[in-house]
Amino acid sequence: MITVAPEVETALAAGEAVVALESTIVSHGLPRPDNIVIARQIEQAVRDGGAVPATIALVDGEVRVGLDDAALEAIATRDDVVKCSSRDLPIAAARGATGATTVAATAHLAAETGIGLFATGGLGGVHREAADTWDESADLVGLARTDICVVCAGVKSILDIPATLERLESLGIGVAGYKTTRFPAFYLTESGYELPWQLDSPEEIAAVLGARGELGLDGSALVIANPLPESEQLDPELHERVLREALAAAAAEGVRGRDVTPFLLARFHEGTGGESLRANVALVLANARLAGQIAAAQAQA
Ligand code: PSU
Ligand code: MN
Repeated sequence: MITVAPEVETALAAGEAVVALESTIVSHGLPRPDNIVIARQIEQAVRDGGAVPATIALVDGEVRVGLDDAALEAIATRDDVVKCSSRDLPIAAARGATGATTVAATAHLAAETGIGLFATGGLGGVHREAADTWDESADLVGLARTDICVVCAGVKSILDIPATLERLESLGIGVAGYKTTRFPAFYLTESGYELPWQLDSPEEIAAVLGARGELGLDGSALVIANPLPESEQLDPELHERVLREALAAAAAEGVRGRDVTPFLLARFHEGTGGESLRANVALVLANARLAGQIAAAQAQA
């Protein structure tokens, strides 16, 4: 049921570097018409890092690992693209739907295909007010049972970051900062929370991935948190103001379930005059490049 693109299949068979990319960020996380341009830039950033990109999505009922340009454009522009977490995939596939895969769904399909690296923007996690709403992203439990290394800029800053860090710990998901011990906050360079580990090079991360296998601890994910440089982050005051407005709007409009995250991200893109989009693009491209470098280091090890 999974169709792997020829370039991706050839690279995997030869033991060469491949990096998986998610598609929900393209369909639901980034505004049109920039999203298709950015999707292509993300793939190029993986190549610049030294690996083959494999964007994952469901196209007319077919799970595809590695998209050609027509498929990438379909995900970016069609109005019938469903946001698919793992639980949605079999239903959407059997019904012949077109769907974008979240972090949880993308990680699962990547691991099924034999891809060990995955780059995204920010992970899903525990939402603010989760104590009342029980809204915790399926990304967390998904990553707890998937052998994958995810490079991201931490978790989205719309979330309850300390609660998410606690859940990552409980679920046995490894977390290390790239060249830092400060946990990043997506649009912001840092969240104010410390990480137990810092890793400083693609080679060092590749060695950790090797050790996971040797120790039989590769049943869950390793998260590499790669912060935006301070010069590229969203202005923290602007961030705070727009976040407060966006959370209030979501509550007032009764936004629920899988619509919460796209709603909040869209409010950011509208409310910051393009600043959050700029930061979002910068961090995703940096993550894609680093993931490419890690995959390349692993292929050479
Ligand atoms: N990171 C981004 N933009 C996004 C997302 C992450 O920079 O759009 C998406 C991912 O697909 C992630 C999803 O898995 O948001 C989380 O949604 P939820 O909170 O509903 O689980
Ligand atoms: Mn949710």
